[in-house]
Amino acid sequence: MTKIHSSEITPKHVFLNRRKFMVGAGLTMGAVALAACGPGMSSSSASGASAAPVAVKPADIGLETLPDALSHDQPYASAETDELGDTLNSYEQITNHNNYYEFTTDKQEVNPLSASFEPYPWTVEVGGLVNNPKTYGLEDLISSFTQEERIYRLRCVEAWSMVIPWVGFQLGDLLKEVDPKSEAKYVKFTSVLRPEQMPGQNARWIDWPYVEGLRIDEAMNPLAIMATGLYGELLPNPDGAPLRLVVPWKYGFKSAKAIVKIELTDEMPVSTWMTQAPNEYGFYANVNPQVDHPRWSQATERRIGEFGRRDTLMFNGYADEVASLYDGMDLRANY
Ligand SMILES: Nc1nc2c(c(=O)[nH]1)N[C@H]1C(S)=C(S)[C@@H](COP(=O)(O)O)O[C@H]1N2
Ligand SMILES: [Mo]
Repeated sequence: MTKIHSSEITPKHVFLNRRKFMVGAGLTMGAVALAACGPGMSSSSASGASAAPVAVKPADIGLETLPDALSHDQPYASAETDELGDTLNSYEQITNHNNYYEFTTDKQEVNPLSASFEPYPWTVEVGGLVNNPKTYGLEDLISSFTQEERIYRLRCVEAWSMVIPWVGFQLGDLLKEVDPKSEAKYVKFTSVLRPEQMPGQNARWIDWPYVEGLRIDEAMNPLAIMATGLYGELLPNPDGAPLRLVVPWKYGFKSAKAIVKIELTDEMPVSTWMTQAPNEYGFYANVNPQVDHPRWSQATERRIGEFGRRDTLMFNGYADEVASLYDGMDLRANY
């Protein structure tokens, strides 16, 4: 018997109404918490209330239970630091300092502007040069592939960084299942186009939807994941709910949010930022302290929450895992 997927059978308005109800409930609680913050209470607790995660029940995404890695109802991480001893950024920092131009270019405004975005139900079309093209519901991806925590540094090309406890699955596991044809050399990722829910998409200075790409061997590297959550919960809207790419050795813009399509191709995809500023952003975009951006140095970075700057690490500190992907390549020419 074939399994029926909730993303196929649940009428959209049911999901939307349920979600609206939850968002409404969340807002009320937030308002109560804020009202309780009289004079003398710290502003950080007030803004913490606005960052409170919206509790999503497994049923809302069509599952009876969520895998352990995603089932926490309070922000949860298995460690306080990454493997280098760097402290994790807080849930509040990670969800209130965002680049997500579909909403706005103002990092602090992504959170409020994305609050009414509807990430469920969600499907991703995986096709192109593959033997088994398939459209996956989010619930398929969460239940079929191993969901695990990955604590990664995220280094934005703008020279700020964070340490984020993602939850997700290996992109390579998904690619193996669709079975790329031998001609497939690249993977193209397309983010959602939904101007009615994403006010920044009404500004036409970017040719929406957002597009990114990887070489197939980069996509198969075990560090490359599709994130479905962070801090032990389903992915919050400002970070690209319900599904985003995370490629920790590359500048943050490669890690495209709200992915709806993954295509295997024989030609190098032209990414949004390659079109937007070809002399500034190349296809590879590997974190490299020796190759400056035309308008600023990439030698150092500011960790969100820290004063002063710290040195930027080659491949963002993941050289042991990924440097061999680029053996013999001129990383200055292939920026
Ligand atoms: N679709 C989409 N994906 C995107 C972006 C975007 O504007 N749209 N911004 C990128 C940039 S520049 C960075 S630094 C990271 C930021 O991820 P975060 O907000 O979860 O920290 O998302 C990347 N993915
Ligand atoms: Mo970025």
